[in-house]
Amino acid sequence: MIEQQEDIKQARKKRFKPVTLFITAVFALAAIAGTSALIVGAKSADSAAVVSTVVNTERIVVAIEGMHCTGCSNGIKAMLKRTKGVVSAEVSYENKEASVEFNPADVTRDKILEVITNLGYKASIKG
Ligand SMILES: [Cu+2]
Repeated sequence: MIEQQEDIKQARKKRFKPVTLFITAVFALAAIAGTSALIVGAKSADSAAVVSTVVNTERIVVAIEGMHCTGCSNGIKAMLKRTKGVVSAEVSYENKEASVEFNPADVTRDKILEVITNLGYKASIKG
């Protein structure tokens, strides 16, 4: 009788062992998945930081000679805005200058001056 009960216990232990292994495996996988989710999360945070660095822009003020009316300043403004790397441009006929915000990764100060001189004006960096 006692021996039989021992046998049943043994049998139960054997039967439950694979289940225990299975549960352990599931927990292990969940732990790995959790870790990868953390890694992926950290990676996206890193790329977000990279993106914000890349978008860092510079601003220059360009002195322009040769504008005769607001049509001139509007034309320069339109051409600057069409230039790759220029984020924003304001051109003042009254102040004889342009304020240009640009992404230095895509356009240089010299290129910005060139865009203005190609339209027939004299351009130089004021600040
Ligand atoms: Cu004009």
